[in-house]
Amino acid sequence: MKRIITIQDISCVGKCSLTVALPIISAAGVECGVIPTAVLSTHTAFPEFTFCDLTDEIEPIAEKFSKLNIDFDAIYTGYLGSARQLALVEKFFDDFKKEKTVIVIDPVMADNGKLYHGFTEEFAESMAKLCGKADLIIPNLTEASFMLGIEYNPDYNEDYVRYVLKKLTGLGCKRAALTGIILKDGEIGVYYYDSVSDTYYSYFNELLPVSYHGTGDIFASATLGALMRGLSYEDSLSLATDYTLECMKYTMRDENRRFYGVNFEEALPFYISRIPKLI
Ligand code: PXL
Repeated sequence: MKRIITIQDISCVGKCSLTVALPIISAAGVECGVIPTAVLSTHTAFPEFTFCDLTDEIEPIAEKFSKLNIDFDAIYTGYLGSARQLALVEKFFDDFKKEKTVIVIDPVMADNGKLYHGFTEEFAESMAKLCGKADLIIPNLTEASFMLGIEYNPDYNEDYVRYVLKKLTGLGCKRAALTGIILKDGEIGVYYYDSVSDTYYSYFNELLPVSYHGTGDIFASATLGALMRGLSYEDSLSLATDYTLECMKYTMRDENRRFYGVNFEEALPFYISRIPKLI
């Protein structure tokens, strides 16, 4: 069985980061270790929240892992909150990256042209540097723009998407996938560039007239789970696209839905059905 480690916060309520990554990656049949970087009462889109910083725990945890020879098939980072955390994560990559280890970074920090609460342009620059170490990064177009220091352009076309993807892999990462890409009416999906093979891939599905918080975390976790179970990068991204759509459809149908997260749990059987069987 594959073992991965994911480094991101735990928000007690408001389905995102670790409360999404753990169940989805486990459902894929992959052991999911965690390094919680902070504990929040809810994610930061709520009007008020507590924040307990756990940055000081990262190094001692990593040292114990090293001492006990614990290793990982993948290291997956999501929401990270400070330049110091980025530096510690970079060291973690250097210490734990083996030939088999896949590094996946979801540079969570922005959407719809705006940085999330608490993030700065300097943070985006540091995140861009960290992304240089990844096998795959999964930003949306806003995050990509902040990391590249270019203006967010919501009126993009396919050439522009390809240009941004090449610039992203220019940061040093092998592969980049842009999420939330819309090139045709009624369709949304992912556009991917593999700089190793110099190939592009895109996959689209239905665009719903809603948007929910936490879908980026669901997408990245579902991609990683699939990848660890032997699907190609392309097939993993396509499955993550389909699964995220299913999650949103379940949420839309739920008359008791909350504003703070999608019903990803109800769509897990769909996700699992697309994961290759072990035997
Ligand atoms: O969904 C990304 C995310 C993760 N963790 C925290 C957040 C957010 C987005 O706002 O606030 C704490």
